[in-house]
Amino acid sequence: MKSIAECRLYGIVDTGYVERGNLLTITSQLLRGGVDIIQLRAKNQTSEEVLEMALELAPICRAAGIPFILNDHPELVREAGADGVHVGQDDLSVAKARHLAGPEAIIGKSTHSLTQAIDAARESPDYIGFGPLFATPTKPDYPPIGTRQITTVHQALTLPIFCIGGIKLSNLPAVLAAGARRVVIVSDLLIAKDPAAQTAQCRTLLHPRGANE
Ligand code: TZP
Ligand code: MG
Repeated sequence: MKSIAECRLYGIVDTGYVERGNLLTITSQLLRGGVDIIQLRAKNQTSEEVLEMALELAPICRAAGIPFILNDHPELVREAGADGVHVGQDDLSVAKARHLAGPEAIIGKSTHSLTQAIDAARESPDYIGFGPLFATPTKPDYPPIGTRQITTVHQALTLPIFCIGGIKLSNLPAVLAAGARRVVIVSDLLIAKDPAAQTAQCRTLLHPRGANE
């Protein structure tokens, strides 16, 4: 399986955008386009529903050699065949998530400011999310933090940082120029006319020197 260090393009399959019946298709499209890591984000669904969806998606991610991460639900990671869990600022600690998900699990944590990023790094997650950079309907209640602190956060921390929030193919060059190395893109991939092609174009910008870097 690809290591987090190798991952540049993080796709989230968010049930706010994808109907239940399309989950497998859209996830396959993101994989075909060359996404490096996938998260299932199913807010407002029961644990049973999350497990059922995860059991569908985990095998195709595994077959593609791509880490499959659950948003929340660390206790489901092993049963779902997932590779890790992503926790928010208001969720349980990285240590607790690791304890529940297992010692091999990848643990990611959301951060919404430079201070939170520095604090989160002390908990030793495997990666952090940093944003939202721009206003986004996917996470409407969070004030955007802009791109000015991207360079600083990369100077301050050594762990992988995935910039997130309002990032699209169209603004990805500017986000990269501002110092981002890794990004999460949600709606721009999911609502694209051709999600595989959109993913592939984003991938090319993030892995400019070849398919396997
Ligand atoms: N956390 C910070 S912004 C965000 C999350 C889950 C949503 C990003 O979605 P989009 O559609 O790429 O703006
Ligand atoms: Mg959460």
